[in-house]
Amino acid sequence: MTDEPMNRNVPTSDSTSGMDRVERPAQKGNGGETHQPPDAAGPRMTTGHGVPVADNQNTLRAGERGPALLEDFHFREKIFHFDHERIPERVVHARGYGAHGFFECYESLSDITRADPFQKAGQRTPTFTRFSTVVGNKGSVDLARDVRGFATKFYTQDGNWDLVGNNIPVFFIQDPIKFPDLVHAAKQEPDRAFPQAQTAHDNFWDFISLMPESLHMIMWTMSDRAIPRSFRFMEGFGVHTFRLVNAEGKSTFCKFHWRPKLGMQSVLWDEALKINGADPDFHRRDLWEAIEVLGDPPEWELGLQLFDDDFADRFDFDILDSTKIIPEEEVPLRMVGRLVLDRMPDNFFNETEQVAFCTQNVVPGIDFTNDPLLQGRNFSYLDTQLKRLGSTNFTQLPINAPRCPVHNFFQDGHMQHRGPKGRANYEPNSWSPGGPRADAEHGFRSFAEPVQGEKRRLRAESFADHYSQARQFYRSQTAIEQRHIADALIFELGKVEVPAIRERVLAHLPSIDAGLAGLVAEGLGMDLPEPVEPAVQPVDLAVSDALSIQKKQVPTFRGRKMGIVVSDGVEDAVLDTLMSELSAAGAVPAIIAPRIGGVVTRAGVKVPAMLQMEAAPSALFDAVAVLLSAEAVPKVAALHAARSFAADAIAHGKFIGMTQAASALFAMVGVEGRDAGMFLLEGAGDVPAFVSACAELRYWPRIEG
Ligand code: HDD
Repeated sequence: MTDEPMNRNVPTSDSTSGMDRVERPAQKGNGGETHQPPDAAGPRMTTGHGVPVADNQNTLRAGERGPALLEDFHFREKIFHFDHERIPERVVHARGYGAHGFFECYESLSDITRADPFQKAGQRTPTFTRFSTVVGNKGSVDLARDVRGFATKFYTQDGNWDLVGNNIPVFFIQDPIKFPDLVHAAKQEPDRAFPQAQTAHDNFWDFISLMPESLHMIMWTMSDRAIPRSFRFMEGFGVHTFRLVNAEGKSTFCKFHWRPKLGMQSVLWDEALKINGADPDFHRRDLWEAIEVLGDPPEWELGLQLFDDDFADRFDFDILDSTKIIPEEEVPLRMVGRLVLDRMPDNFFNETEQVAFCTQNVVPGIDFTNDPLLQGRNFSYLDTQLKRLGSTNFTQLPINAPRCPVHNFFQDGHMQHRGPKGRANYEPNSWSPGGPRADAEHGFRSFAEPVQGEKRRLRAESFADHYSQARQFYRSQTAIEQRHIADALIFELGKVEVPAIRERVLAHLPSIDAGLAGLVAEGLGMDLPEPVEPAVQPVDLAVSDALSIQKKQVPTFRGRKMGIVVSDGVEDAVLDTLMSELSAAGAVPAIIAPRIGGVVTRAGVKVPAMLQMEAAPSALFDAVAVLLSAEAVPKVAALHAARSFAADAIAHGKFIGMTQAASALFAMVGVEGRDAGMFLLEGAGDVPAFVSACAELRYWPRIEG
């Protein structure tokens, strides 16, 4: 990796200068010639040891048709390197996508913490963020129903701080000793090696049915939070309670929240299923396009929930319990800065795959609490990086290396290239120079929390209420969101083969909400079993609007995508106005045509297509426009893809702009007339109202009554 960001596919000036630049002559016609594009000049190819390569297309052979020679060191080294290209994928969060950016602090928080990123208004700290799904393997689909990882590495002047969070503020388990069981249960079943990237199977629900502490998290994973529209539209959470510590050693409890500037948005389950087929890289592509193609870097604000021991003592739940939130209504968020993701990695493997997050990476001014899950994670992440990256020196890879001076007496080990210089490699020593020394003043000091107790394996009584916040979450949702939770449970449990497992899950639901239990039982066609007797009776907590996606929706179409189906004869004024209105709204058009070559407008202008009809189901877009001319309708409507496009746009509650002629296409899928989510676009003047309506994102009355 170079320090300078490189323009993709454009050689650096260095690599194209002088001796390095070679013209490749086409090889003689012996059957092994290559057809290099005319501008294929580039830097000279070498072996890993720097030896110039003369032929990269033919192995060394004895005679034209003779056997290969072992002496061909270029061939052997090339294959050897290729054979070792894979490293173990992450045991969880294997599928991910990342971007570089920066965190900008709004105001000094030096009264609360001495952590470097929070010292000065306007101060910028470089970052790298990786988003991920949890359950699926590296090659799985983006729109699995799953938790999303949201991990950010801050390259501070006092070392790296990793905030390794999720898009859900609670977790399944209270004790880290259960993590391997949770993950085993969620991933493919071991005998059959399926299902991939989904929790809709017996093992997962068997485990959950026996683990009531997971039920709050289950409400979140069955909600629309688990099928986000893209990374750009998700919240993020540090989950645990941390400590912020100021220069005087005073500690304040803190929970970290990321808030997307564009608001939250999710897809429907039916859309998720279709997107996974049509574009398994939907979330990756979205982030790539936002940064690389549109130059519209996504942003999040960092909000802190700050509280003291008094609040911790009087709060209804234990602040060390990761299965609980602190409602924003009780401790409001203080917005302290913004995260901007503005640069994609130069190389996915080097950066996104090799980035090694560790919850143990904190900097002076940030400290842990006794949350047992956090304490367990602090062991697991360091250990897993050794397994994945193969050396304790993984901190020297450019993506993991701190951007501040590093001095210590660590030495040797695989791939070391930073061992101490000189004679001193231990401490104390009497050499001069004698190497680095600890700094009691500025160095990391743990908060001096008094600790005592019996050495035992037990769960605190204060962790015992597993249902009240699950109920609070469910009751804080809109009716539509509640219906989606019920539908998700029906879908997932519908895939569970063993009736006793379904029954055991059902038996927990009345303690969350009787209505939910009834809906799920009815959807499954099962009787409600005898409810489980909770260890602690749930209480009714105040509804929290901050828990609902819909109640917090930001009314904007900015950063969203409209699929525009065009045909020959499309009206220029309508298409041009639509394009300019979308651009003014900060939204993105995708022109879809029956053939990728494009169409010719009424005025005779050739419009190239961005997508061909068959590759562009309407599930891929936030809203659609169907601008068919009367002459083109019969031909386009004959395409199955066009009819599915229309039918799904209706079924998914999309805002639809359409020509009068396009009514014939909708009529073919059983839709006569137009509801209030469908806009007639016959002239330029019809366009603005349609584009502003799209800020509502979905026309719910059509699909939810
Ligand atoms: Fe974890 C990866 C988030 C509990 C053990 N975890 C991992 C990643 C995220 C989280 C975002 C991917 C980081 C990346 O992009 O590389 N994990 C969480 C959250 C948790 C949580 C928010 C609960 C609050 N995790 C958790 C526990 C354990 C682990 C309780 C073990 C005791 N997690 C790991 C790991 C991983 C990991 C095995 C696998 C790959 C990696 O670390 O780098 O160490």
